[in-house]
Amino acid sequence: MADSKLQVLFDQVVDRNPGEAEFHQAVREVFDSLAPVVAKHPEYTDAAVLQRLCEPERQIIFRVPWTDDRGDVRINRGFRVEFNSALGPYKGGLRFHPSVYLGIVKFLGFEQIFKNALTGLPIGGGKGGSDFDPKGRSDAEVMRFCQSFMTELYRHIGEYTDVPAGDIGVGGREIGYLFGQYKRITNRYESGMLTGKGLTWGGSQVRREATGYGTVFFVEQMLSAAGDSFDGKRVVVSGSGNVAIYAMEKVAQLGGTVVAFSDSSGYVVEEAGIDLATLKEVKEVQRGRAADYVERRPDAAMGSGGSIWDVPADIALPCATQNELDEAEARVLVRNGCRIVAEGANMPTTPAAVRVLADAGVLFAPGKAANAGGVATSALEMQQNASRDSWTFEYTEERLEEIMRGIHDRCLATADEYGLPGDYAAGANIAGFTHVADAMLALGVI
Ligand code: NDP
Ligand code: 2IT
Repeated sequence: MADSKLQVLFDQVVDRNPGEAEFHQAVREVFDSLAPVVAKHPEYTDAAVLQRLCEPERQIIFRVPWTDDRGDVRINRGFRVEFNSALGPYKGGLRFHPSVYLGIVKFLGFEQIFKNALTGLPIGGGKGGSDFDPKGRSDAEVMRFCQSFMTELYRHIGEYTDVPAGDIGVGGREIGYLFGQYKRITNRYESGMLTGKGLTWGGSQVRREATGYGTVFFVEQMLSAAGDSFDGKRVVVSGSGNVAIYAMEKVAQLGGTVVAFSDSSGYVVEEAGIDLATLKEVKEVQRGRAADYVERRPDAAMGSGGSIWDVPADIALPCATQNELDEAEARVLVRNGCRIVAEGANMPTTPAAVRVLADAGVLFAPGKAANAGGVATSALEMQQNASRDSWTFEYTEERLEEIMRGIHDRCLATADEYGLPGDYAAGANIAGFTHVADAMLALGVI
């Protein structure tokens, strides 16, 4: 790290949070952008804003016992890290994946603070989840797990306190079971305590599509700033979950062609364009694997060897998980002529890969800006719940597009202000940080 004071603070974070590599990585990425900010604003240092930002306001870890379909008792670990509430109630998703541990939840919660600040909406940062693996579990097992998870979590959350939503492994089905259990325990139809709800029970139009659509709206702005458009572009999208599917849908609507997607079993290439109706059927209805898509599409094939980043593309959208695009893969993207990488997922590009892209002049949109459309639309869902209203698809999508345009312009303007034109990552980190830091100063030492 170039700045020695920031290096000392970063070392303290590592010492205080041993073994949490992803959290360290997320903190470093933000600190790497902040040297000119702390130089210009000594008041942040005087009030220990950075140290306070890196220490979650509250961390909850709990046992989640449940019974599987054979009658065997299973134990998982549940987490909710309430990171920062300077701007509003803690807000962020829940992730159910076997890799979840405190370091993952803290990296996601830390990122969420700045992302949520960038939206300009009144939401603080938090994240939660469990090492539960929903893959291969029956609906009844998932329901019992969600009910047990909420039986502990309910006492910590609420419309004005902490508002969870989905993330990896948590979609409409899980949100339904979680909402149902909260309603049952509290005897309150408190719609605004959870977002990503179904359209007939308090959910918002466009929330399901929002993260993927928002990422593509952000890229559309990047293209437009460079005098270009999606028309005729080849696009590669990793993952095939909520974010990936709706990113692919919006790319197709804007005239691009998505030629590859993936899941944890491998990647699929279809030169004429991935067929979304088939992919949705395989992923959203059957909960199937990449090979099930290939089986139904004669012109599609599983990629052999390497990774999805070997597929030549003008635009790459990593939409699966953290650290899924490394230095060597970034070099391949560059060699194949890729011009834009935008993160639909959280922290999918390793720091070394980000450097490769920057050195090659590839435009890079960090997740905390590019994928903020999901949480922004969650905040729109909260607005609708608070006013007992529900908006049309068209109106909500317009709001999302306007929010993404605002974030794009704020990133660029902030990068310009600090003499780093075109550096979206620095712009996002600095704009998100100053927004939350100013609120923290106003609220005193708490
Ligand atoms: P989903 O569970 O719907 O989909 C995740 C996709 O990524 C699946 O295709 C999955 O494959 C793949 N994947 C997950 N983990 C791994 C892994 N360890 N290795 C390889 N592939 C993996 O999740 P989302 O689409 O909701 O989330 C994707 C990313 O977007 C995450 O980083 C999340 O934090 C981020 N995000 C999500 C938002 C949302 O609103 N949902 C908002 C902003 C960011 P498989 O099924 O084989 O596991
Ligand atoms: O990473 C994210 O921004 C999300 N998973 C969505 C959070 C939310 O509260 O909608």
